[in-house]
Amino acid sequence: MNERPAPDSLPRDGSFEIRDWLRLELMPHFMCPGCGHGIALRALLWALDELRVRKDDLAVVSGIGCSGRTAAYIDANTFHVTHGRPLAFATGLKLARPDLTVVVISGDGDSLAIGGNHFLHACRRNLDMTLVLLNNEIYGMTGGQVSPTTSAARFTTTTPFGNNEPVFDACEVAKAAGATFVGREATLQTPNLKELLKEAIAHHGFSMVEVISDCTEIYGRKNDLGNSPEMILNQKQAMRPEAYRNTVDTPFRPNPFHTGVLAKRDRSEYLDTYRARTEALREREESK
Ligand SMILES: Cc1ncc(C[n+]2csc(CCOP(=O)(O)OP(=O)(O)O)c2C)c(N)n1
Ligand code: SF4
Ligand SMILES: [Mg+2]
Repeated sequence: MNERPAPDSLPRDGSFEIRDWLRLELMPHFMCPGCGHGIALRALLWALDELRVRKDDLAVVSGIGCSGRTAAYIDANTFHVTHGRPLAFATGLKLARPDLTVVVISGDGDSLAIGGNHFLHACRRNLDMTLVLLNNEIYGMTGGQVSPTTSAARFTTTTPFGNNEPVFDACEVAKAAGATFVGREATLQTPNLKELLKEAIAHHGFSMVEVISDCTEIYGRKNDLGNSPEMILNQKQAMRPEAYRNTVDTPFRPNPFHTGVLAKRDRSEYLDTYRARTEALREREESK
């Protein structure tokens, strides 16, 4: 851990100093200039800082990808695990150490393609942890292959004539699979993203926040989306204030999305149910 004082011991003057949360010895970081994942990382650390989570009580698990790599810079307990498996790893970790705040950072390829099965069951299981899903619509790290969230007609290295597949809506899938907290925010609205992440982390149960991020270097270039500020401003065009349904894919337009808390449900958390069941069984045994 870096030499700076732990955030929970700092005087609270309303300011957030990101350096308190970073492994400065690993700088410079690997991210391309303007990569949305860096903005998302800042929002997450800001949220943890405001929630006054102690570094020793925090475990951040990530998969493989530019998204997953961001976790390495967090000055806390971090685990960079196999591609597609951070939710499975985090599940074991949380069962063994329920006292920890467990946050998973994962990409659209990591959690929705190779890790899709773990994603469904984490939503269904409702173990108390938070998934921060960095959706940049592409496999950034491996050179720009199509992902389940690539917008219609977009160019990637594996869709040289434009993507033919419909988009996988992570929030709708999470809701259908039973996640008890589902939200979405764009990096354009960093303070809103921070607030949403705070609410998700404080939620008792499985929470998922989809972050609309940007791969400026590969996706942006391949699709002529302009420079990084232009890409971020483009997020605005796609934001919908109201819930959307049955939207028609329009070639060369970003996929529309709406933001904020999309689902919040009251359902027994996995470990609470487990404890109640084992306690009831113990009492039954003792009364025999
Ligand atoms: C088992 C396995 N399969 C494939 C890979 C190669 N691989 C590494 S990252 C990645 C995709 C990353 O995409 P995403 O999760 O969207 O993250 P991003 O880089 O876009 O943030 C792939 C296919 C791997 N490391 N391990
Ligand atoms: S390749 Fe894309 S996702 Fe990866 S760091 Fe660069 S801009 Fe970000
Ligand atoms: Mg991606």
